[in-house]
Amino acid sequence: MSSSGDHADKQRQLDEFRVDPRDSELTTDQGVKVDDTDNSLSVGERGPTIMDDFHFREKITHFDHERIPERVVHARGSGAYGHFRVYDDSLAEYTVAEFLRDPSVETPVFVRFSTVAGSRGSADTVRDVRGFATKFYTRQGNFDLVGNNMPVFFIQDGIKFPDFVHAVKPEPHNEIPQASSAHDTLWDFVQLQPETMHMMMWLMSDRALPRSFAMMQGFGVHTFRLVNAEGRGTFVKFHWKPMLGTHSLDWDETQKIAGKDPDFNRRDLWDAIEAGNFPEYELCVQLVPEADEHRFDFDLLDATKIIPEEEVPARPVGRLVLDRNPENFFAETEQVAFCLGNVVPGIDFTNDPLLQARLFSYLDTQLIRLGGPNFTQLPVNRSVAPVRNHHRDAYHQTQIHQGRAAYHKNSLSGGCPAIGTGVDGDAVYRHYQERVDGAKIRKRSESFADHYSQATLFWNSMSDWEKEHIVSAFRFELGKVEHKHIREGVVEQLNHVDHDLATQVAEGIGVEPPKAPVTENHGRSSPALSQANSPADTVKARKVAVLVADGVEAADVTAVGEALTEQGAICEVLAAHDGAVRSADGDQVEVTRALPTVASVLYDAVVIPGGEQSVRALAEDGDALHFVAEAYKHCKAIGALDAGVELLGRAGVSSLQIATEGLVEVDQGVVTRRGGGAPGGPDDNFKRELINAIAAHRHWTRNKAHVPA
Ligand code: HDE
Repeated sequence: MSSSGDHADKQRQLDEFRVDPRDSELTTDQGVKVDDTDNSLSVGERGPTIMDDFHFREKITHFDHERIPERVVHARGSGAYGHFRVYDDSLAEYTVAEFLRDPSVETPVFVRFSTVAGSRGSADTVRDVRGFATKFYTRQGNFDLVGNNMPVFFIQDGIKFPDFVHAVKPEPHNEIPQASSAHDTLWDFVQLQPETMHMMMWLMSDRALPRSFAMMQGFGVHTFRLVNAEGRGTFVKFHWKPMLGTHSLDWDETQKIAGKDPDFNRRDLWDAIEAGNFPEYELCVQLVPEADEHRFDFDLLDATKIIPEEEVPARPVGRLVLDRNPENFFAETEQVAFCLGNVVPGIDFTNDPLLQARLFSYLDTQLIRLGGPNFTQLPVNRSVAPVRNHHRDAYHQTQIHQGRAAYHKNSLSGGCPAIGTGVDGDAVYRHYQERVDGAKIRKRSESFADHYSQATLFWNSMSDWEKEHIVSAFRFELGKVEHKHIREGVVEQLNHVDHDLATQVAEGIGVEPPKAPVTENHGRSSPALSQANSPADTVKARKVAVLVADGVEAADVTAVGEALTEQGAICEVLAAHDGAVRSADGDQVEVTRALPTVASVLYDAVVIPGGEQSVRALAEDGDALHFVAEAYKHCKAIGALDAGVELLGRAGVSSLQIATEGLVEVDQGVVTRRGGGAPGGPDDNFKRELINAIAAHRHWTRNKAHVPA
C-alpha cells in the first residue's frame, strides 16, 4: 500500500481475484479440460443420459444454485467504484478518522445506488426513495455510509420497519403493484402513522424521480457523532451534494421510460463513467456541538427531522468521484454488503432508535443473503486495512489461518494478533463514552411528538411548480387507492400539514375537502429544500437528440453537435432509419440511432436543424412529430432552425414566441432562429441560448396542457 493512500489500493486487491477468459480452454471446476459442452453423455445417439457425466452434473448443479436471495429492500441497485478526498484538515479538531482529516489520503470507495420497494428486475424510474450507500475502504478499516436521497425517514423507531416495508411492498395476496407506492396498504399505513407525513412529502415531490444518480443528493439521515483525539464528541449529519445539481424527471416521463428503458438510471451511470463523465459529489457536514443538543425545536435523535441548512450550514469538506464501472454485476454490485456497524475510529453512533435498529439489521441480513459470516472476505467487501483476528471456519472460508492459537490471550502465537495500543498514531476504535441512565421502558420520547411542522416547512419551501407536482402526485397515488376511508384519512393528515394542500388533493380524489385548517401554517421555509434553487448551469452528461432526414442542413447538425459536445453533452443524430442521410449539399450525415428504437423521454433536449426537404419528411413522420410534442410536454429545451421551426407547429406546439427573420428568440426553453445564421451553421447567439436552455434542465412553468403526447 502506498504511504499516502490512494484509490488504486482497492483495485490492486481486486486484481488478485479477477479471472480473464482470454487465451484459456474450457475446464470443469476441478480444472479438467472439456472437449464437448453441447452434448450430454448418453447411451447411443437416442438413449438416456448417464450419471457418469460429471461435466453435465456439475454444469447443471452449479446453474441450479446460481441465485441468492435478493435484498429484502433496495433489491434493485447499480454500483460504481471511485475515490474520496477531503479538501483540507479542518475536521481534525472534530474527528480522528484519517480519511476525514488528511487531504493527502485518497480513499477508494464503492457506491451502490438503489430503489427501495421494487424487486431486482424492476424499473429504475419508479416513484421511490433512492439508496445512496458508500463503502469507504479507509486505511483504518471500512466505513459504510448507508444513506438515501432524502434526508428523513418514514418512521422513528426501527421496530416499525417490517410493518412499513410490508405496507409499501406489493400486496401479499396478488403481489401487485410492483415497485409502486400507489396502493391501499401503503396509504393505510400512512394515514394511521402520522410520523410518516414529513417523508411522504419528500416521496410525493420530484426528489422521488431523479433524472440521474449523478443528479441527486445523498443523506446519512441519522445524526452521527464525530469523536476527536480527546474523546470529545460532535453531532454530525452527512450530506452528498451532486456537482451537476439536483434534477428530476417528469412523472409522465418516468412511467414511459419504465417501458422504453427500465434500466434508464443504471445505463446513465454506466455510460457516463465509460464516457469519462464521472459523477461527482461534494461531502458536506452539519456539525452541532454537544452543548447544543437541546437547542432545536425537534430532537436530533429523531430521523423524521432535518436540521435546516439555514440554521446549521452544510459545510463542504471533500469530494467523491465515481470513475470505474464494476466488471461483474453479481460479484460486486450484488455481493457488496453494507453494514451500519462498519465505522472507523473517529465516527460513532447516537441513540437514534432507527439507527440503533439498523445496527442489528444489516449484519443480520447479510448472513442469510450471503450465506454466513465470511461475506467480509468477498473481494468487494474486503478491507484494504489488514484483517487479523481469531474468527475461524464457517461456510465459504477462503483464508488459510496459520498457527495453532485461535484465541486470545495466547502464548503459542507470540500473543498475536496483539491488542492495539492506541499510541503513536495507532488508530484503535474507542467508543464514545456516553453516560446513559434510565429504566427499561417501551415509550417514544415526547420530543419526537411533532409530526407535522417539518412537513409544513417542506411544503412552504417549494416553488409553485414543485407544489403543483406534489399535489398531482398525491392525486395520482390516492387515485389508485380503492378504499375511500383511506383516501379520507390521508387528506385529514394533510390538513395538519397545510390546509390548501389538503383541499387541492381532496378535490382531485373525490373526497370532501376539510372545512378548516387544524392549525395555522407556521409560515417558515427553508430555501435549501427547493430543487428550484439547485445549480442548473451545465449541460455536462445531458443527452440531446437532433432530428434529421434527407435534405438536412449539415452545417446545422455539425455546429450544434460540436458546441454541445464541447460542453460535455452527448449529441445523437436520429433519423427514420440507421446508417446515414444525405444533406442538402449532398454530403452524408451519420445517424446515431433509428427513431423507432428510441423516444424523446430518453433525451434532455431536442434540436430540429434547417433543411426544407428534411423538415417536410419529419412532418410526415409520426415518430418525429410525437418526439417533438412529447419533449415539449415534458418541458425540455427545444432548438429549431429555419425550416425546422415549422415542425413545432406541426407537432401541436403553438402559442410560442417564434423567431422573426434574422433573430434568435427564446420562449420558455424553446430557442428558435430563422435566417441570419453564419454559413457554417447557427450563430453563437443561438448556440449560447440553446446551451442555457438545456442547462436549465426543464422549463416547468411552460403552458403545455394543450399538447397531446
Ligand atoms: Fe435500510 N436496509 N433499513 N435504510 N437500507 C437494507 O440491508 C433497515 C433505512 C438503506 O445498496 C437492508 O443489505 C432497517 C434508512 C440502503 O446494499 C436491511 C431500517 C436508510 C440500503 C435494511 C432501515 C436506509 C438498505 C436490505 C429501519 C437511509 C441498500 C439489504 C431501522 C439512511 C444498501 C441489506 C445496499 C438496505 C434494514 C432504514 C438505507 C434489511 C431495519 C433510514 C441505501 O438490512
